[in-house]
Parts: sequence; structure tokens; C-alpha cells
Amino acid sequence: MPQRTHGVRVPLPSSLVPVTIVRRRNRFAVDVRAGRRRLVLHLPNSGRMQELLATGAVGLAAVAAQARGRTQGTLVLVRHRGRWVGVDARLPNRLFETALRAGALRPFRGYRRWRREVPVAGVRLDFVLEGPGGPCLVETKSCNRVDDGVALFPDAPTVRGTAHLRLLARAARAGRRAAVVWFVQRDDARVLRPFAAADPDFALAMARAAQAGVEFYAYTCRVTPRAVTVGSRIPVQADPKTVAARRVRPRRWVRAYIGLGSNQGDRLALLQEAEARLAARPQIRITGRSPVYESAPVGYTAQPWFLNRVLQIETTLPPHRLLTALQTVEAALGRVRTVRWGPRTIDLDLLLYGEATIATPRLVVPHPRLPSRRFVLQPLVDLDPGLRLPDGRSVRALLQAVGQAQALRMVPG
Ligand code: GSY
Repeated sequence: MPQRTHGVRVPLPSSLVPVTIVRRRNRFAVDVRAGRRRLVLHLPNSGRMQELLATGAVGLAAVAAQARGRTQGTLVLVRHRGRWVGVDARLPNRLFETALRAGALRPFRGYRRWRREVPVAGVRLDFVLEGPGGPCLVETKSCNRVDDGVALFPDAPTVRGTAHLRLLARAARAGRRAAVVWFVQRDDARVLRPFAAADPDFALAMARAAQAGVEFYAYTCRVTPRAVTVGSRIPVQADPKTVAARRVRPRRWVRAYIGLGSNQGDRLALLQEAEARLAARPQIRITGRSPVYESAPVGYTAQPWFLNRVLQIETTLPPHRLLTALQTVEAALGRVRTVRWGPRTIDLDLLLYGEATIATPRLVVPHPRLPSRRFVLQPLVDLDPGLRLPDGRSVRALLQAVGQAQALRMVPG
């Protein structure tokens, strides 16, 4: 059951000014329009926030009477899909301190004194709380990325964040209490997870910190132009299965799914030849093949229709070596990479690898476009109607959500 926390509220300045985002100027500044004025605002947040800071998005800013340095104010809120979202990453510390004073967060009741910005082992910790049971080390984090109810953190690599987790893990192993508290500055999250695709090192550090005994808490917030108020506590899933790819070393057979696509030459023969070349490897066995579908091109649409199918395989190859094997088959069958997303004799995509979540510059698994491609989702459901992604999403539900707009028809194969 979500736990409700009443009354923890940080008021926002009363004179917030409506602005329209023009563009992100750099990591910490954004160009906006306020009426007829063009302003440069400070963005107190190092996250990527691409979906929030789209050109034309509406926001609210604290505009200074006189410009300070190169900026004329601070962006505080952005309107996104009908709700206000907080973008000031400094706010969580204030929310947490307000909550401490009010004794409003159950896991931290009983701490009457605390220090802020405490240097420990070369890192600055947000809080060290003093209580009868000994100190508790706390880092607060601001999160404002939510996909389908899942709060994802971080949305850009954070070396500092990973260093904090490692420090907290060491403290926990030494028997001290240590915690990370996320404030999701919006009200539509029901769970928080590491965003492994954005920062695999942070995701791994989070899994290790959880194993070491670091406590994780996350709270949603009700955000209005007047105040940010702490809402419900939501679960944090550190996901011990999230590991950097180089650490996935199967000794046994791992199930994986490979997407095949061709829209040049003898398309069906190419799909069959690609399968035969994979099956010829001792480390790969084919355990299922979907029907063949003819599908309208998705993405770059000025190209011929594709033939697509998905193979279910078992393999002892680790993910990057499997990727190399797929690229070797592509090269042997004459694939030349010219136009990105353009015509190709054969394309072999690693869609899923066991339950692994992998995010490295060369390989991202699950395949990042899998959830939006009918020509992949339909064959996956044909192979296993109960299939789920590592984050728990049902492939069949994703297929239903995509609908029938992307044309697809089964052909003899
Ligand atoms: O990564 C697959 C290449 N590809 C395809 C494809 O295989 N089928 C369809 N229908 N559209 C596609 N767009 C791209 S890129």
C-alpha cells in the first residue's frame, strides 16, 4: 500500500512568470520567451530532460528583477502532458529537511539533529542524521523522468551519483545505516527503477548498494505553481538482474531472440540463409522461428517493404560476442551500411538476451525500438504469447498498444 505523507510542502516563489521553451542552450541554461522578451534562464538540473524541454513547451520561471551573471532567472516547472513537473534538482534537499523537521517520513523519524553537505571520503553527502541508534547517511535525488508510470533515474550518466552509491554501500557494509531518498517531482509514478540504458554503471552500483544493505525510498510529489508537496511513497526496484554486459558470462545456454529483416534482393532466401549461418555455429541452436511477415517500412518510409521474422535461439555466447556473430552474418550476406534506416539486404537485431538489461555504446538490450515495432512484436508474440521484457512489460500488451497502423501481413515462409 502506498504510504501517504501529509503536509511536507515547499512553497514556490509567488511571482512565477509563464515562459515558452525555445531551446536548451547548454547543460545549465535554457533560452525561453516570456511575452515578447527573450530570456536566458538557469536550469538547476544536469539531467537530459529531452521530453520535458521540447521547443514550445510551457514553463514557469522565477525571473530576477536584475540579471545575475549570464542568466535572468531560473526555470522551476515545466508543463508536460497536462501536469506540472519540477525541474529544480535542488528542491529534494529542501523537501527532505522540511520532512525531517516535521517528522513526516516514517523511516527517518527519531533523528533530531543533522548536518548537511558533509564531506566523507572525498565525496559530499547531502545529510548525516544523528540519532540514538547512530548516524544515518542520506543522499537525496531528484527525478522527473516517468515512462508509463515508471520513474527512471538517472536520465543522464552521473559519475557523482555512482560515487555516492559506492560510498553508501561501503558504509552499510561497515554496519552503518545508509539511505537514498528520491523525490519524483511529479505525481504519475508508481515505481522507481534505475534507468540502465542511460547509465549502466549507476544501475549496477544501485544493485550492489541494495545487496550491501543501503535503503532506498522514493516519494512522488504533487506539483502546482504554488508549491511542491510530498505525496505517496512508491517502491524502488534496484533490479539485481541489471548488469553491465561485460559481466554477463553464460556458462549455460541462454535464450535470446533475433529479429531478421530484408528489403532488397531475394528477401526470403536471405532470411533463410541468415538462419542457416547462425544454426551452423556450435554456440547457437535455433529453438523456434516465427511466421514470415511482409511489412511496410517503419522509420525511413521511402523504401521497399520488408520481409521480417524473429528467431528464438539458445546460445552460450555472451551478448557482445553474439552481436559480433550477427554482424558477421550481415556482412557475409552483402549488407552495406549506407543510409541509416535505409534499404538493406539483411538486418539481424539482438532483441532480447535472457532477462538481461544491457546498455553499452555498442549494444542496447532489449532492443530500444522493440516496444514500438509491430513487425517485431507480432512475431515475438507468435513465438511466446506470455513473453515479458526484463522490466516486466508484457510483449502482447505492447503489441496491442502499437495497434494496426503499421501494415503487416503474414506470407508463406
Ligand atoms: O531494424 C530493422 C530494419 N528496419 C525495418 C524492418 O526490418 N521492417 C520494417 N517494416 N521497417 C523497418 N525499418 C527498419 S530501419
